[in-house]
Amino acid sequence: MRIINGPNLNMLGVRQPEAYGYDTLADVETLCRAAGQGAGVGIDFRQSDSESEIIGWIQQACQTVAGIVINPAGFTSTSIAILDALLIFDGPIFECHISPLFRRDEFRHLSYVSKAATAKIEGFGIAG
Ligand code: DHK
Repeated sequence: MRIINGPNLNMLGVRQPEAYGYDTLADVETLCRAAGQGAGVGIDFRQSDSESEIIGWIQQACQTVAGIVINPAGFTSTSIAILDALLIFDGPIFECHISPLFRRDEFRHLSYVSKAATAKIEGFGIAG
């Protein structure tokens, strides 16, 4: 399973704790690895602030991984290019957001990624 974290998620723990909590990206990785181990699924955990790098990771996933978990973060509402890359991938795609976007700013409500997602979870903090 390739787990892709988008821009600014490396700043979890210090970044707007009222929205994202005090846990760090390392804590998220620990949870993902434990869940993967429990399910017998290999975990490939990544973060990037670069749209281009994220697109490359999605394209590469087409030949190499069974599924993608993605928190597109700030690219959620802007990146048709990430959506297009996800549309190439034919395995399951899980869109995740730490915060409940539906309760936040109007501009966060639109998700291009949702058009390619198999399932979506938001608002459960890093447990999601
Ligand atoms: C993370 C971000 O960085 C924001 O740009 C999104 C998302 C919300 C989250 O809740 O994980 O709007």
